[in-house]
Amino acid sequence: MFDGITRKITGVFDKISGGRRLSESVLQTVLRELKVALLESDVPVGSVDNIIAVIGEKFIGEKVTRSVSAKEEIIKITHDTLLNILTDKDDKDPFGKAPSISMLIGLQGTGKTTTTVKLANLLNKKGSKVLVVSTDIYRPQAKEQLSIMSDKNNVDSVRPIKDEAINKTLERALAKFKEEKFDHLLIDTAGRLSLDPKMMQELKDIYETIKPNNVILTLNAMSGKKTIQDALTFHDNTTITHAILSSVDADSNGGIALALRHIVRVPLIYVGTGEDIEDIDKFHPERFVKQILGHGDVVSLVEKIQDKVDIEDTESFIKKMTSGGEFSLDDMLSQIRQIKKMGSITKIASFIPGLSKFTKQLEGSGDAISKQENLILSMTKNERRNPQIIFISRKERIAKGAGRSVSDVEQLLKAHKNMANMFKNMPANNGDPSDMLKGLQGQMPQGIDMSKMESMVADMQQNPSKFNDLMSKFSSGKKDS
Ligand SMILES: Nc1nc2c(ncn2[C@@H]2O[C@H](COP(=O)(O)OP(=O)(O)OP(=O)(O)O)[C@@H](O)[C@H]2O)c(=O)[nH]1
Ligand SMILES: [Mg+2]
Repeated sequence: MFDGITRKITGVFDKISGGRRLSESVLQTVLRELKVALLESDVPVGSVDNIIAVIGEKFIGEKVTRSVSAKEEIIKITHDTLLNILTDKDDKDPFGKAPSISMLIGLQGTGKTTTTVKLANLLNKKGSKVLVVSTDIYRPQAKEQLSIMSDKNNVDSVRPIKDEAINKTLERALAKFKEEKFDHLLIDTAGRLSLDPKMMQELKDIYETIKPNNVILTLNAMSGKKTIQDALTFHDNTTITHAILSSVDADSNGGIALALRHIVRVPLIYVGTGEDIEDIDKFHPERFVKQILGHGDVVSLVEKIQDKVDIEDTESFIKKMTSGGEFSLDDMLSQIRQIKKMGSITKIASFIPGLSKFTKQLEGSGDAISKQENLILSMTKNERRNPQIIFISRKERIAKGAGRSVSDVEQLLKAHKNMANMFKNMPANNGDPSDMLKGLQGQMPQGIDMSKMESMVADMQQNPSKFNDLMSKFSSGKKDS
């Protein structure tokens, strides 16, 4: 996510050499390129000028005391400047206190309905009791869209009644909310193609009737600079308290995240990362800034993995592998399933800017994984434990059962053998890490920088404990909130 802005900004700093000094002309070039990168990422010009001026002044001011390289210094200054824009100590979690009532507003198709259900599902999972209601009386089936999506995801919703006036729907919603002691009420409102006075009046009326705690504006990251102007108009008419940016999964520029805070002065609280119910992430300013400066949104990735991976399973697997256990086809199957649970491989890769460049190559890996799963599933228990007994007639049967060819079975067995070798050669089993790397060959998607892997392995050769530390950290890592 936020690939556009990440690609543009990281590129600017890549060009600076590692020396302590930055000549005036190089500094001006860097600032100019940073300016272009921000403008191309949909940050409005006023905001960009201000950001560039602050960075330039700070850099020149801190010149005398510089103890790190000029490149590190300017990245740090940019980091602090952007983070300062994005954070405010007075920001409040809209769902920090119960009961709460929130209205979701925004232009047509910005993701209000989808986001309403995604949010309700997220809050439900954290143990809150959430009710949703639609007041969209304009688009046919709009109210049904919300209730169908809610039912599908076990979210409580106010039943739609055809042609009911908005006021009546709100009355029913409030009564249910109070009687059944819900924690949060989310009101999905109607969108419009453009900002017309009638729409604004309707939102004001709902606001006056309900007096919500939060007015959450949903914006689409793909709409470009115009989004900020729309947000300002909404803000002038109904006081927005928070914003949610949907569709950051598409190759959106993401500069809007910065501009929202800088110009509209509302905090961005969540981002929509896809069409599925789970595709919503808390917006963390610190991680966003680290990512766009080229550090990768690793923390988000790790959280996503920890959320999905069965920690106990992983722990016992690691224990088996680090105590010389044989890597069976059953182990391979459960690893495949863990990967599948984490979501598509391309989605995982999209969290890592360096990897997101290779999503095309990675797309094929998802299919390959499902193919491997089907092949293992068409083997007998005995075959999974003892792959050496799989001769040609068994290969034919397995291939047929999975609707694949014999050469697919052979490829799977080869991949399994490579992986088994890799585990056998782990430092924890007194193996040689460079043999371990050989086990990975052919498993890695094309385009992954093998020389980086090699230097990591060389490092582990010097310090075998590093690998074990990494594995045990990963397996014991619990979510911090
Ligand atoms: N890729 C992607 N698609 C999204 C995201 N959020 C919503 N969508 C899709 O965008 C489309 C519009 O979403 P809705 O939730 O219906 O938008 P809305 O604001 O309620 O639309 P109106 O009620 O017509 O104003 C749907 O097809 C959603 O699946 C997101 O974060 N990423
Ligand atoms: Mg809608």
